[in-house]
Amino acid sequence: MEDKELAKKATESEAREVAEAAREKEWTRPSFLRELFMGRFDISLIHPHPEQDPEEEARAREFLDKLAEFLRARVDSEAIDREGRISEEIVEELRRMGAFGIKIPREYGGLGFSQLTYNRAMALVGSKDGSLGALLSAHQSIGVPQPLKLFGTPEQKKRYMPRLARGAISAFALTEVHAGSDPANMSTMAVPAEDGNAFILNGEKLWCTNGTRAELLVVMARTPPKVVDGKEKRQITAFIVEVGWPGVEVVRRCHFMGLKAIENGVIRFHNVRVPRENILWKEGAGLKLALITLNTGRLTLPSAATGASKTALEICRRWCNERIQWGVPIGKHEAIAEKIGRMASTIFAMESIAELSASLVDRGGYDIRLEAAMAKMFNSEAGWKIVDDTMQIRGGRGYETAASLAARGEEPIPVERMMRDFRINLIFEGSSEIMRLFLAREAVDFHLQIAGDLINPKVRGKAKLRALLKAGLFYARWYPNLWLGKGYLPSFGEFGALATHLRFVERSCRKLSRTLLYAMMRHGPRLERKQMTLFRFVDIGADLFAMSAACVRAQMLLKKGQDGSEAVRLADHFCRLARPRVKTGFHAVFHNDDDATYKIAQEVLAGKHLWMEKGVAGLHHPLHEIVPAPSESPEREPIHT
Ligand code: MYA
Repeated sequence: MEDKELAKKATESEAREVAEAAREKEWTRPSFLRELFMGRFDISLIHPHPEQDPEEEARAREFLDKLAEFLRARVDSEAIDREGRISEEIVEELRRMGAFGIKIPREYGGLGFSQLTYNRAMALVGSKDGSLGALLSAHQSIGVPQPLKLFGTPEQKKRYMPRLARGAISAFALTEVHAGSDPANMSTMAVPAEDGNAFILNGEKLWCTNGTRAELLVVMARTPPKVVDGKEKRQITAFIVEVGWPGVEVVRRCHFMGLKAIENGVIRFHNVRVPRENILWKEGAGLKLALITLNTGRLTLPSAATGASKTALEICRRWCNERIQWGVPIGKHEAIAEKIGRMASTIFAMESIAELSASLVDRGGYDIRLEAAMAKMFNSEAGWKIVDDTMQIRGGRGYETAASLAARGEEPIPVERMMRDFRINLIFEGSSEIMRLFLAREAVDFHLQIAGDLINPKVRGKAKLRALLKAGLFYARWYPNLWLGKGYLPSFGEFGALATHLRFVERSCRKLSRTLLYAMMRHGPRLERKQMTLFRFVDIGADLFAMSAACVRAQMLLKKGQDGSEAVRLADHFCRLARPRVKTGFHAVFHNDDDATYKIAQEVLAGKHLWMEKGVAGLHHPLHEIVPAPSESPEREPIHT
C-alpha cells in the first residue's frame, strides 16, 4: 500500500476511534436508575412517557398484525418442540415478512423499525414460541445486525446488512467452556497473519445460539496484548466471521431442558483466516462491543417474558372460570384469586418496564445499561413466578404434556412446555446474579468515587486526610438533602390515585441512598463482597423502578383514554404489593443471618456435612455410561465444516 494511502487510512481510523470512544459518553440524559440509587427521584427522565412516532406506529401495526396472524395460523409449537427444529418453510415465511431485519435500516432492505416495535414483535413471538423467539432474537438482538449497526464501517454495512435483512441467520459467539459470566476470561485467539492483512483465528465457542444454523457470526477473540503505560493490557477484538470459510467447524448441537428447537452448539475455529476489514469497531474493543451489544440485546427478553406471561394469564383466566371445585369456579377460592390478582398487576408492571426501557432507547441520548439489566432481571424472575403459579393453578393438567392431554381428549394447553422453555431466561443473556452484581456495582459506584479512599485501608497518612476532607465536604451538602424531599409533601398530584405511590418511591429512593452510605460505613471495602446485602439494595431498586414505570405508563394510558382506568387500578395494585417488599428489604439490610448462611455454605463446600448426603442413591454413575438419547444424538443434525 502507498504511504499516502496508509497515512490517510490511519487518520480516518483515528478519527473514527475518537468518535467511537465518545459514543457511550454522548448521553444527554442520565440514567433514571442511576439517579435513583443516588437518592434522586427524577421523574422527568421518564415522564411524560416517551411516545412513538405516529407514522411508525401505523406502519408497525400492519407488520405486527401480520406477524400475529402468522404465529396463530402457521406456527405449531408442539411440532417444533417435538421435532426439535423450526422448519425451513417457517423460516422462509418469516424472511419474506422481514422478521430477520426488523431494526435493520430501510436503506439496507430492513424494515427500519424502532426498538419499541421490535420489542412488541418479540412479545408476540415470546407469547407463542420460545425457540422461535431465540432464533429471531439471537440473530438481531445480539447477532451481527446489532453490533454492525452500532459499530460497523459504511463498507461493512453495505456488504453485510442487505444479506442479513434478507434473512442470512447470524449468531453471537462469546461464551466458552471457561468463560461464561466472566467473558473476559476467554481463550479463543486471533493473531495477525504474516502478511498483516488478516487475523488467524483459533479456539472454540460454546452454546452459540443459532450457531448450528447461522451463515454469519460475530466472534469475540483475544488478540495480542498491548503495552499501555508500561503495563501489558489484555485485548479482545470482535470479528465478523462467515461460517462458510475454511476452518469454521460446527462441532455439535447442544440440547436442553426446554427450547428444544434452539439451534445452539459448539463452534470450533481452526486457523480461520479473517480479513482485517472484518474487525468490528477496532482492535481491542471487542469486550466493550460485546457488553454494549448485550445492553440493548437484553431488552428483548423482558418483552418476550411479558408475552409468555400474558399467555399464562389467559390460560389461568379460562381455567379458573371453567374448573369447578367445591361447587364454585376455582377462581373464586381466595388461594387461587390471590395468584390471579398478583399475576395481572405484575404483568402490567412487566410490560411497563419493557416498553419504557425500549422507548428510552428510541428517544436516544440515554444511558440504558442499568434499565436493561434491571428489566432483564425483573421480568425474567417475575415471569418465572407467573409460569410457576400457572402450573400450580392447572395442577396435574399443568404437569401433563400437551400431547398427553390431547390423547385423552382434553385441550392441549402446554404449561409443561412453557415451564421448560421459560426457565433459561433467568440464565442466558446475563444471569440474574450477574445482573444484580452489575447493578450493585453501579449503585455503590457513586459513593466509592466520593469516599472510596476513605474506606480503603491502603490509603494512609496525608492521602487519608485529603480523602476525609473531600468526602466530608461532599457529604455535608449531600446528606441533609437525603432527608428532605417532596415525598413528605402533597406532590405528584397529576397522578391522582397513584400519587401516594410516587411519594413512597421518592422517600424510599432517598432512604436507599442513605442506607447504602451506612452499609459502606459499616462494612468498608468488604461491602464489595457482601453480595447478599448488595442484592437487597438492587431488589429495592427493582421494585421502585417497576412502581415508577407502572405509574407513568398508567398515567399515559389514562391520558390517551386507552383502558386508562383499568391500567391505574393495576398499577395501584402492583404498588400496594411492592411497598411491603421494599420495607422488608430495608429491614433486612442490617437484620439478617448472612454471615451464618455464608459460614454454613463454606462448611458444606469443605465437606463438613457429607453425612447429610448419605442415604440417597446420588450421582454415582460414571460419566461415560451416559449415552445420549436417540433424539439428542448429534448424528441427527447435519453438521457442516
Ligand atoms: S450471550 C452471553 C451472555 N453473557 C453475559 O451476559 C456476560 C455477563 N457478564 C457481564 O456482563 C460482564 O462480564 C460484567 C463485567 C458485568 C460481569 N456496558 O471490569 P469490568 C465495561 C458497557 O466491570 P468484569 C447469551 O447468553 C466497564 O466499564 N460497558 O468487567 C445469548 C469496563 O470498561 P473500561 C460495560 O469484572 C443467549 C469493561 O467493560 C458494561 O468482567 C441467547 C470491563 O468491566 C456494560 N453493561 O464484569 C439469546 N459492563 O475498561 C437468545 C462493564 O473501559 C435470546 N462494562 O472501564 C432469547 C430472548 C428471547 C427468548 C424468548 C423466550 C420466551
